[in-house]
This record gives sequence, C-alpha cells and structure tokens, in this order.
Amino acid sequence: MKKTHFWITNLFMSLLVLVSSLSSALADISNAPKPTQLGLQDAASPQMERISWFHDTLLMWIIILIVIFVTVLLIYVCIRFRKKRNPEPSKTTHNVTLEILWTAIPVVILLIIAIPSFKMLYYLDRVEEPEMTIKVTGYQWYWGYEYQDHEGVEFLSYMIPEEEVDESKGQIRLLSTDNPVVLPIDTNIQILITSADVIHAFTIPAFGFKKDAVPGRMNETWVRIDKPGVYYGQCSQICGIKHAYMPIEVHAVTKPEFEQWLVEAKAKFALNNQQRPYETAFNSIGAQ
Ligand SMILES: [Cu+2]
Repeated sequence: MKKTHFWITNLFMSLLVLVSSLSSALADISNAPKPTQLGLQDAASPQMERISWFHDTLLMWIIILIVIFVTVLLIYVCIRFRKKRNPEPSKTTHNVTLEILWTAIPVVILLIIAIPSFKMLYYLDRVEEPEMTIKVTGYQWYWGYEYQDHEGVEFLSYMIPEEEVDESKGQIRLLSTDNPVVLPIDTNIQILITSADVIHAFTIPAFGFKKDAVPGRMNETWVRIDKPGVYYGQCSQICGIKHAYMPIEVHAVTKPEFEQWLVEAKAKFALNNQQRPYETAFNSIGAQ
C-alpha cells in the first residue's frame, strides 16, 4: 500500500514538473500558436475581444446546452420506448404542440445568435475614420506592404528559411519574416488587401481578421491593436506549393516608436532596394 502511494506521489510530481517546464517554454511566444493549444489565441484588438466573447461565451454555451439536451433525450427515448417495453408500437404521427415548439425554439435560438452576429459583422467590416492606411499585396509566396500615408515605405516580406531561424533572436520556424510589418498601437488602421497572382488570405488570429486577397479586387478591413508585442499570421487560402511558407509577422509598437521606425524605414527602403534574398526557383516560376 505504502509503495503504491510513493509511486503515485512520484508520478504526480514529475507531471507537475513537465507541465511547468512546458508552460515556461511557451510563455515567450504567447502571440503565436502553441503546440497542443486549444481555443482561440489571446485577443490583441477590440475586434478579437468581441469574436472571442461571441465564440467562447455565447456560441459555446448554446452548443453545450443543445448537446446535453439531445443526449438526455436520446437516452430517455432508448430506454422508455425500447422494444421489450413496447411490444405494440405506438402509431402516433402528429403532435401539433410539439411541432410548433420544435420549429419555434430553434428560430428563437438562431435569432439570439444572429443579432450580435450581424452587429459584429458591421463592426468588423470597416472603420469610419482611419488614422492610417496600409496596403497588403499577396504574391506567390510572400507579402508586399505599402504604407500609403508615408511615401517610400514599401517592402516585401519573406519567410526566414528554416535553416536560418535564430531562436536566440526570438525567431520562430515558419512564422518569422525578414521584414516584419511595424504598426502603432491605439490607432485605427485601415488595411487594404489585394493580390498580384492567385487568391491568398491575409490573417492574423490575435487581431481577429481574415480577408481574402483577390487579384483585381481591393478588399478592406481594419484593426486597432491594444498592446505592444509580436503577432503572427499565415496565408489562409491554399495558393500553391509554398502556401505554408508565406507568414505574416507584425511588430506592434507605441506611437513614438513607430515614428522612429518610419524614419529608419524610409532610409532602409528608400533605394527601393527590393532584393529578394530568399527567392527560390519556385518563387520565380510561380510568379510568372
Ligand atoms: Cu497565399
């Protein structure tokens, strides 16, 4: 008996150590997807806060209650109307009260979902008065960014190849880019999205947007970032062989830091020095 107790304590302690070391290893990449993660990423914008509330609070509770109700009903029906207990099956075909109820109740549930859903759709659609605009262009397989209010600040952003990822600099495999997008916090940012070749999708989970980048069409969304940090996203429309290798990396900084970055960026990108250091044979074939 004593021996079993010892083993259980030991097992429990090692599990605790494992969990705490795992969580500390993951703490520094809080805005990126984590292994074994469940649920949505932490919200970093009012948009994502509303989406998280809508999903985690409203939808999940409705789903849980429906699942419990249907399960209990099924168990009850299986037992109450089993063959042994009902050798003579009932010939009932209509029950007006039940039919009205099972039509009306789902309609009410859908209305409860639809009202906040439509309100949110309009809120997410566009911002009344943007304080700055950034244009995003999808390419096979990288992103181009243009700061429309700041002439000369436009650049391309490539994924850092796996063999060059430097974890000591906080770089993450498949998510870090050579030229991250820098955006100010507490600013209404209009985002225009298009594509130069095939359909891509510009997505950053922590900001709560996902918009298709369609050639010949300008889509629009917006964001207001709550807190400084590094945020990651990926192309979310299967766009070709390197679809998984065109990540989005956003550095959200304070307004003074953003002004400072703009000065540096103007100098850095002034020569329109759009070298494509990571362009491979695949890129040049696909872009044609
Ligand atoms: Cu893509």
